[in-house]
Amino acid sequence: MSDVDIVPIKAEIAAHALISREKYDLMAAQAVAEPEAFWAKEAKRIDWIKAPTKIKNTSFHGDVSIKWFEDGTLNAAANCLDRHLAERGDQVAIIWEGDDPGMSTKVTYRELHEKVCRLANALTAQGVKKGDVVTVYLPMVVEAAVALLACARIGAVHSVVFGGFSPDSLANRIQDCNSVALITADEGRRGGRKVALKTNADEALKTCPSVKTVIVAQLTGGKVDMQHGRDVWYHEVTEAASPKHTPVEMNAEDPLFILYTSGSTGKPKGVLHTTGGYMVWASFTHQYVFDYHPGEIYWCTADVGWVTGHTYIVYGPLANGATTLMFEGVPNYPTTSRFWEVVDKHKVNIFYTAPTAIRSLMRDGEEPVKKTSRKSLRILGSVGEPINPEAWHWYDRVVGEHRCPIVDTWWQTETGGILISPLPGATALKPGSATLPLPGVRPVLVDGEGKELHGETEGNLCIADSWPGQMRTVYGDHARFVQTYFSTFKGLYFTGDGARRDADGYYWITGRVDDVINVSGHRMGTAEVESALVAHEAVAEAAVVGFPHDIKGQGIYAYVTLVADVEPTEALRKELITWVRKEIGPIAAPDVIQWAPGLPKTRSGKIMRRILRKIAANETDSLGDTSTLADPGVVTDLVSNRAG
Ligand code: 6R9
Repeated sequence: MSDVDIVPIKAEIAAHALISREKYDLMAAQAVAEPEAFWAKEAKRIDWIKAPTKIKNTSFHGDVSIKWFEDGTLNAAANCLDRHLAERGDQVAIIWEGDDPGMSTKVTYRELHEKVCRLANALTAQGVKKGDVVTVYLPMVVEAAVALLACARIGAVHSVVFGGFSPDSLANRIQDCNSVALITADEGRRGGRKVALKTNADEALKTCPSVKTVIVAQLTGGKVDMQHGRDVWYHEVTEAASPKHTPVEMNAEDPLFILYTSGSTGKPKGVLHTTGGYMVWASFTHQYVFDYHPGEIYWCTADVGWVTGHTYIVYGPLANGATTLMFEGVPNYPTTSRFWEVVDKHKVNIFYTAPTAIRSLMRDGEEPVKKTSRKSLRILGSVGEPINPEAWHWYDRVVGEHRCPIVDTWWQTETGGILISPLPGATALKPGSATLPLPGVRPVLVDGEGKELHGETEGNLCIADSWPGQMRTVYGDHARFVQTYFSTFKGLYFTGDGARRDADGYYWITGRVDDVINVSGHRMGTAEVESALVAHEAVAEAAVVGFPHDIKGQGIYAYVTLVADVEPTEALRKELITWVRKEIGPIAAPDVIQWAPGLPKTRSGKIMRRILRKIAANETDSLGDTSTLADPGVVTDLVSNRAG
């Protein structure tokens, strides 16, 4: 990767772009020098019921307290709906494209408003109140966006659980936040197959007494069990409800949603976002990073079960009055031209996807892309993991035909929205680099001791000061919030990522420096996979690491020590993979299982993952110092019996 590989700003884009390099420089300087004035002005992009007078009140020290716009009041759903009705009530808000290419629908702002009001009233009728948590376990259907906005409208806190998670994972995420209601569907559709959501939900709810109401959307008509007194049909309760609803006035710092994400230790954390700062950040970043102009068709291919779906399918685009496309399917069904056929069908202007999707489509060559027009495309985006330069160039040349800038957007569930990214009219691109921080974002690189590194350097990526979209706490466990993000390097938010900064001040994210694996852009904690494995009766001990994977970015490599007298067989290997799929979900299934009679441990019993990562990556000639191991012989065995 050489720094001379620079792709200049495209003149046609710059001519109409919202932000030029000069404007970016001015904004970035002001946001740091006078954050109060800068964010007071940007806050005006949101309709407040009571405008905030206190703008920023944040500290990364001690108990860590983050408040933005704290005396303002608003409603997030009203910002996504009501305020657009006068000007664009008949404009399409959501284009829904089904898994089956024959199925699509369009929902205008007025229709979406009505759907949300009906569900808001139905939730209220079911006894759901402001401050209650509602879990959403839905596929990529319009009802998912409606569910989020209906919760926001009544002041309930939504917690979306990705439809690919197992009953156990769903149950854990319900129990942690004691949600009172669940919104789900009979079945989901993906890649021509059906996903048994209600059956999974029933299984999960056996251990979730807090859930009093289950609202079930009928999507496939598949047979499901409805439990009397608990389960109601979505279509019945919304048809019975009034289409009018007054949004509940929320404080800027009232919770908007919880989203569970994997960390390096323990169970997934409930990342908590609040209302005012998140909405400002979602709107600000969506408008500027995608250079969104009114009337454009915008498509983010993420699932609403991840943060990207929250901020860049629902809240950001709808706050900005955009037309947002929701896609139920997968990139390779029915064929690998699907993405580009959808682009042509709906004349998509802005397309935002993940490197893993690009890499998997690259395998099928250029033909499935080239047979489509794609001439509506103007801007391409990437998110979820570092994009390797080969994939970047393919995306640029084959998909964008060198016309479309690629915004490589770096951010996290915790950050609420994009923090480091090019702006189409302002930033010359370097393939593989997320380039520069957005205005108001202050990245710093520090060494292992927390000493700030200046100039061209590489280190741990931290952020020095708060931005409005930042998470506020770990739901129900503020101590864990402080411990996870603010204790490694005092006074700084630690991202868990490593990064390099080049001579132009551009950031190159190098990947996680903690025990988190990024599989196809999805975060997986090694500890979670390990605890699923050891829960199997045949497993005594397990250690899980990531390894380089051509398509997924990283794959999951598990070292498994069996209990005495259990024979390592091919059947058992398959059984363990199936077991993890069932315990957590398909995304957690190990790609490789290596039988390990012993694991490399220090004398104090700590597993030396550094060595396990090297073996998994087949870099066995650079294992480094093994002299602190309790039994160095273990390593010799693991190297000679390397799997895969
Ligand atoms: C939005 C999202 C966050 C982790 C993050 C980093 C990786 C995301 C990236 C990227 C390099 C990018 N990541 N975007 N790495 N370049 N453009 O993905 O949130 O699921 O919480 O994952 O993903 O490692 O720390 P989340």
